[in-house]
Amino acid sequence: MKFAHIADCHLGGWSDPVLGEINITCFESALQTCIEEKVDFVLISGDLFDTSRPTIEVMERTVSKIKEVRDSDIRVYVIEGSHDFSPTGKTMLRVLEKTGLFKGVSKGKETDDGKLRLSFTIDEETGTKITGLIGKMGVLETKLYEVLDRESLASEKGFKIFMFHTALTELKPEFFEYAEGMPISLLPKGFDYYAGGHVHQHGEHKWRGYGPIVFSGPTMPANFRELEHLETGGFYINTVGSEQIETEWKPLDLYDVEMIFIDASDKNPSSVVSEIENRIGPELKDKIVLLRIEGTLKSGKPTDIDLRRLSSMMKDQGAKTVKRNTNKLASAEYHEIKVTAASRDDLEEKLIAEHAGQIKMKGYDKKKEIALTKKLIKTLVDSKGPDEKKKDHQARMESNILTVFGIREEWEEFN
Ligand SMILES: [Mn+2]
Repeated sequence: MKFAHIADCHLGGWSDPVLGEINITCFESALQTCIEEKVDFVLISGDLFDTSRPTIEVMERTVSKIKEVRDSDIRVYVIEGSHDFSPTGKTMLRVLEKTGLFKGVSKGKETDDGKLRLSFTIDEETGTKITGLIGKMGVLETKLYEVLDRESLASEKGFKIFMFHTALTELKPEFFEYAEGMPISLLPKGFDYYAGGHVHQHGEHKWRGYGPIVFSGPTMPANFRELEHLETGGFYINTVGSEQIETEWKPLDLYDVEMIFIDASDKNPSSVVSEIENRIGPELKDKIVLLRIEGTLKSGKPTDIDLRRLSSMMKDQGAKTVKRNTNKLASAEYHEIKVTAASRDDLEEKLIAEHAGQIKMKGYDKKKEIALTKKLIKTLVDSKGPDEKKKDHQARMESNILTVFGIREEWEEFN
C-alpha cells in the first residue's frame, strides 16, 4: 500500500501572479505524481487553500486536478488548517466535501463527560483507519486537544493514521521557533503514522509511544522568508511494508531563485543603488529574484533607493518576478527613542510624543501630527474579519486611511 501526505499548499496565497501560478503548478505536479505512482490515497493535512474563500480561478484549477485524482480511483482525505478554517464554519472545503471530491476526517462529538471523541473514517480498499484534528487560528485547537479522548483513539485496533495541523514544541525546527506549538503528549499515542501540517519545513521524527511523526512542509514556500530559507517545497509518498513505513520526501523543484542581499549599513543610497545595479545581468533570466536590503543608511532615506526602477531593470534581463524586502532597512535621519512608562497606554502616549516632529509634513505641526498618529494607529489595528476577503479588508482600510488624512478628493482625482 502507498499513500501521499501533502499539506500547506496555500493555494491562492501569493498575490504576485507569477508566484501564484508556480504555487498552483507545484500542487498540480504533486497530485500528478500521486497518479503516476498509483498511490491508494492522498492526505491533505490542512491549509489546502490560503483562505476559507478562495477565488473562482483557484477553485477551478484545484477542483480539476483533484477530480483527475479521484477519476484514477485515488481517495483524498482532508482536514482544515489554520488558513482554510473558518470560525463560523463558512469554508469552501465544506462545499467541496459535499461533491465527494474528498472526505473531511476531523469528525467527532462531545461525550456526556465533556470529552471530545473522534470517529474514524475507514479507507475501504486498504482498511486504513484515519482521523485527525483541524488547525485553528492562533493554536486555538490546543483547547480541543486538552479535552480529546486520547485513550479510545490509542486502543483502536488496525492500521491507523492521525492527521493534525499544529506545531509540536519538542520538534519545532529553528526556522519556526517563534511560532506557538503544543507538547507531543497531547497527541493520541499508538498511531502508525502522524500526518502533520502547519510547520513550513519538512521533517520526520521518532518519539517513544508514537509512530513516525511527519511534517510534509509546504508544496511551495508561502512567503519571502520561506523562499529564502527553503530550497523548494515538497510532499511525501509513503510505502507501507509489513514491518515499517518507508517514507520518501519528493521535492517540487519547479523554479529557480536568485538571492541578492545588500548590507546598506553606513552607505548612502546612491552606492546601494550601484551595488544592486552591479548584480543585474543575464544570469537573472527566468529567475525569481529576492532582493533583501538591510542596515542603517549613513545618509538619506530608504525611499531614495528607487526600487521600482531596479526591479524593472531586472525584469528587462528576463527575471520572472522580483520580490523585495526592506523591513530591516533604516534611515539614519530617524532616531530611535527610549522611554519608560507606567502602562501600555502611557507608553504609547510618550512614544508618539517623543517621535513627533521627525518627519516633516506640510501643514502639520507637532500637535496635529500627534493627533494624526493616534488616529492612524486606531485605524491600522482593525484586522481582517474571519470571513472577510483580503481584498475587501484592504479596500476598507484604504478608505479609512483616506478619511484620516482627509485626502479622499485628491486621491480620487489622482487615480
Ligand atoms: Mn500553513
